[in-house]
Amino acid sequence: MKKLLIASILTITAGAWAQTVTVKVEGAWVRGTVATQKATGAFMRLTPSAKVRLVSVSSAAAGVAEIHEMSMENDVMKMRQIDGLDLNAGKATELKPGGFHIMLMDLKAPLKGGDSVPMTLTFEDAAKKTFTQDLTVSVTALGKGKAPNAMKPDMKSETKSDMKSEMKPEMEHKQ
Ligand SMILES: [Cu+2]
Repeated sequence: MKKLLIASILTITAGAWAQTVTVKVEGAWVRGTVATQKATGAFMRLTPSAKVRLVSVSSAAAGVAEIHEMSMENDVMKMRQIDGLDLNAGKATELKPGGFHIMLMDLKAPLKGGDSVPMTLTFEDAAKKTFTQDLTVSVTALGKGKAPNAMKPDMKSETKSDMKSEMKPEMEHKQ
């Protein structure tokens, strides 16, 4: 009986330890917008110390923030909202133009180069416990995407096509 009790205390302690997960955020940037633009993308590299899932994002600069995936479907770039993004322990997951990204919609004001955007990322650990991480992400002026992967040969008119595709989901989401 006593042995059992000790065992369960040990289990609880181990569980508490396992929840101390940190997520390293590197190279975060938000694409700047023009006056009439109501949506843009946020990009970064996330490396968690243990397996976690990015489950939601919020930002005071945007009415709505979603986790999106962009992919080619029948030669057409499409993006869609996903309900979460699994991140593996010690492995960097890139959120970048043309791939996974954070979509900021219903922007409160245009975002100029040099501005900074507050953002809160919510993660869920292996025990389904959520924790948040606050970020301040700087805005990169429109057309100056600094992520090396942004310059794919098929994305020469990057700014234009991105703007178009990023405006589209906004309309789709507001039904
Ligand atoms: Cu998007």
